[in-house]
Amino acid sequence: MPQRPPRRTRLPDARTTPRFAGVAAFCRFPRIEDVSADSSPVDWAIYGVPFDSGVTFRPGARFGPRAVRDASQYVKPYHVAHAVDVAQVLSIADAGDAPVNPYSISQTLDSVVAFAAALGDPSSTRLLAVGGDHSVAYANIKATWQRAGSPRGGLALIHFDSHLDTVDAVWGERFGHASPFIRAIEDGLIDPRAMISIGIKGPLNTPDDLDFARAHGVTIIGRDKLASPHGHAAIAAFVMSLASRPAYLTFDIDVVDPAFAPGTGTPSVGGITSAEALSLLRTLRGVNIIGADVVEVLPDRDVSQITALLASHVILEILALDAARRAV
Ligand SMILES: [Mn+2]
Repeated sequence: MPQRPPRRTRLPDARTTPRFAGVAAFCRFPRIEDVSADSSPVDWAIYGVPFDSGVTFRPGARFGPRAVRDASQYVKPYHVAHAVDVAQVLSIADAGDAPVNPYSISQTLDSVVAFAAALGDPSSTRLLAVGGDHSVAYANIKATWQRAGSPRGGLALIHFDSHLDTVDAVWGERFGHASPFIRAIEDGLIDPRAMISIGIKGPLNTPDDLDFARAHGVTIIGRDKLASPHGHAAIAAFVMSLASRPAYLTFDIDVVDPAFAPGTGTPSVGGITSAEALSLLRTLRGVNIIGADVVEVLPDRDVSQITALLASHVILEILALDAARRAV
C-alpha cells in the first residue's frame, strides 16, 4: 500500500480568523501559489472561468466565480452525512481564474485547456472548474480526459441540468452553452453509454433536442422520474455499473428550481429543491470522480446570494465524495 501524502490544506481557524476577513478564495482554501512548492501536489485545484459568451439567453455568469468565492466563505469542511472532514483528507487549493477572451469562445476554450493542463501534478491533481456558462465544461472535460491518459472510449459523465446541452449548433456556433456534451461525445472525451443526465425537463425548442442523446445511449433521468422510486433506482444502478471507472461530474445550477436558485441565465421552473440536489449528490458516494464543474451562476439575478451559496455547497459535496471514497 503506498503511503498517503501528508495533508497540506490548512484552513484558517474561523474561530480566530473571521470568515468575512481577507481575500476570498474558494471555501477559504489556500491559493495555489501559497501551497508550499516542496510539498506534494494538491489533490484538487479549484479554478474559476469567468466567461459567459456562450449563452443563448441572459448573460452574466462571467461574474459567477467571484460570487461563488464570496458566498463560499461560509462553507465548513466537515461533511456530516459522509462523516468526513474534507480538509483533513484532501489537499485543495484555489488556482485563480483561467484566462478568457470574452469575444471568442474557441480561444477561451483553448486557453482554459492550456491553463488547466499546467495546474498541480497532471497525474494526481483533479480539476474543479467554476463557471461561467456551461460551454466551459467542454474545456475542463478535455483537460481532465487528457490527465486521465486520454482513454479511448472516453470518461463516464454524471450530468445535472434542466437541459441536455447536446444541441448541435446555435447561430452557427458549435461550442456554446447548449452544446458542450455533443462536442465532448463527438470528440471521444465522453462515453455516451456511460453518461447520465439527471433532472432534465425542458421545455425544449423541439423534440429533436432529445434525439442525439437517445440515439447515443445516454441515460436520461427526467425531472418527473426523480419524483418516483424508479428514478432513484436507475441512478443507483448507474452508479453500480460504473464501479471504479473514472467519471466527470458536471452540475448546471439551473437543475435546481428558480425558487431556490434564481441566479441563473436560463431558469427552468419545476426543478428539484436545493435539499434534493444535495441528497442526489450524496447518492454518488463511491463514484471515482476525477474532475468536475459547477456552472451557470448568474449573480446579478441572484437573491440574497442563495444561488451562489448553493453552488458553494455543491462544490463541498463533490469534494466530500472524493474525501469519503479515499477515507474508507
Ligand atoms: Mn447546462
